Amino acid sequence: MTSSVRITAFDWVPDFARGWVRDLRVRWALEEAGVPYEVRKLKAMGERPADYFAEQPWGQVPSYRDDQVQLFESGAIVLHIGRRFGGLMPGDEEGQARATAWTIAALNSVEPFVSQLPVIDVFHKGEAWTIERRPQVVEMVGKRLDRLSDWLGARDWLEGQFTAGDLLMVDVLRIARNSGVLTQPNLIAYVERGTGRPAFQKAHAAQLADFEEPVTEGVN
Ligand SMILES: N[C@@H](CCC(=O)N[C@@H](CS)C(=O)NCC(=O)O)C(=O)O
Repeated sequence: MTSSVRITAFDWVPDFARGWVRDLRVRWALEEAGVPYEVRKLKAMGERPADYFAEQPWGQVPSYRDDQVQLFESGAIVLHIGRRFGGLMPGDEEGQARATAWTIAALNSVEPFVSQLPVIDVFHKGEAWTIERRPQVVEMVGKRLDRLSDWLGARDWLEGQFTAGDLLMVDVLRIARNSGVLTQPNLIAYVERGTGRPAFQKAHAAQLADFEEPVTEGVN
C-alpha cells in the first residue's frame, strides 16, 4: 500500500521535553501499523512558516498528511491511522466505537488533569502558588486514576486488545508516572506493557534521533 505519509515535528526542544513531544503518538501509531513516514521539521524557536497555519491552526506539532487527508490533533491522527492502516482498531463497528471512546477519554477526561503537573513542576517550579495548588491537582488526578485502575482490573488493555485508546491512555499515563503520581500497581504495569511494545520503542528512539540531526535546508 502506498501512503506518502508525512508528519511534522520540532527541530529542537529542551532536554526535559525530548521523548514527550506529541508527534511521538503519531510515530507510535505509524509503527504499530507498519507504515513508513517522513518528517517535516519546524524550527521550534522561530516563527512558523505562514503556510503551516493551514495545516495546524495553532502552529503546533504534530500535523499529518497522507495521499488522502490532511489532519491535525494527535488523537484524530491516531484514529485515522488505525482506521486506514490497521493495527490499532478492532474489526467490528462496536469495537471501533469503544476504541474511539477511550481515545477521547484519555485526551478529555485524564490528560487535562494530569497535564497540570508538568505545568506546576517544570514551567512554574518554585512559584508560591504551586504549593497550594499541587495537592489539589494530585487529589483530582488520583480520583481519575483510581477509577481507571478499577476499570482495567487484571486486563492487559482497556478493551481486551490493544487499540488507539490504549496508545493515547498509556502516553497520558507516562506523564503521571513521570510526575510521581502513578501509584496504582495495575496502571504502572499497563504503562510498562505499552511502552515495552516494539512500536513504542522505535517511535521514541526516532523522536530522540531526530533532535540530533540538523534541519535540512528548504524543508522547514
Ligand atoms: N491537542 C494537540 C496539542 C499539540 C501540542 O500541544 N503540541 C505542542 C508540542 S507537544 C506544541 O506544538 N507546542 C508549541 C506551541 O504550542 O506553540 C494535539 O494533541 O495534537
